[in-house]
Amino acid sequence: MKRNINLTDMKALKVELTRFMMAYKFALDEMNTKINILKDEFNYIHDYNPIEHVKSRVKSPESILKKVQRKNLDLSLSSIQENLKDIAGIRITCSFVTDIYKISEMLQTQKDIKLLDCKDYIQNPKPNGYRSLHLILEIPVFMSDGEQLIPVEIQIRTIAMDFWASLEHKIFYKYNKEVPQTLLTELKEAATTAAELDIKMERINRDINIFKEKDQLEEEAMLINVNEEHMALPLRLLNLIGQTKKETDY
Ligand code: 0O2
Repeated sequence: MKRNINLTDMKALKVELTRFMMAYKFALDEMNTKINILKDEFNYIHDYNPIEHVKSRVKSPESILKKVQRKNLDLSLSSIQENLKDIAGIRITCSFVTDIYKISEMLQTQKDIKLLDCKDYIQNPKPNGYRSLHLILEIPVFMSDGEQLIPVEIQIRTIAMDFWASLEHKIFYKYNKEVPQTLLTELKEAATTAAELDIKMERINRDINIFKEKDQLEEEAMLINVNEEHMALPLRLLNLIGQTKKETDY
């Protein structure tokens, strides 16, 4: 016989659910702080920012319920905690594919973070063409009743991968019928084009960096450091000294 939940039970359940969800929100806050530190450090020290944007979300109770039903799981908090590792999720969009692995490595090597799972859909794209690096990282959250280890799903991808995934999601959103094979083939081709674009942009970036380094070396050659002060050497003076040196050398 079905029993309606009374108001007191309802209140207690609400408190329990709120505490449950808050732990995931705090885990996201902790992880976002780590990502922001990496971003700032890159900017200050390497004068380059590999992170284009970061988006995070706690899965809504509605989406959690749908996933529990889809996966035929027990509808208890302990079962949800055990089986759903993407309640807290962060998506990091980077400039280049190499940045993805750099960021992944930097997060994984932090000593309070533990890698629970890694799915590399860049090395092994999904059959539809989807590419991204998925990590499940566990992070400690300190609450009034002690420490909890909370999993956070981190999806790291380039702008091109994100462009494809966002549009693919939009195109198929709420379309539950079978998609014609021709369209699926075209979509996969689009994913290949996006992957080629990633390779091309990264190669152009590498080549430009070689020019930039050469420019910088030339600029530094035009400066002398006197008493901790950089002084410019006029090209005319350098030419004159070079000329005189040549004449006296012979
Ligand atoms: P949302 O709202 O984005 O969070 P599981 O997570 O166990 O259900 P699976 O396949 O093992 O399933 O997880 P996986 O492969 O790590 O992918 C989970 C998430 O990756 C998805 O979240 C999407 O965000 C993204 N994703 C995976 N495959 C595709 C794809 O083909 N296209 C697009 N656009 N995104 C994809 P959710 O759970 O779907 O929802």
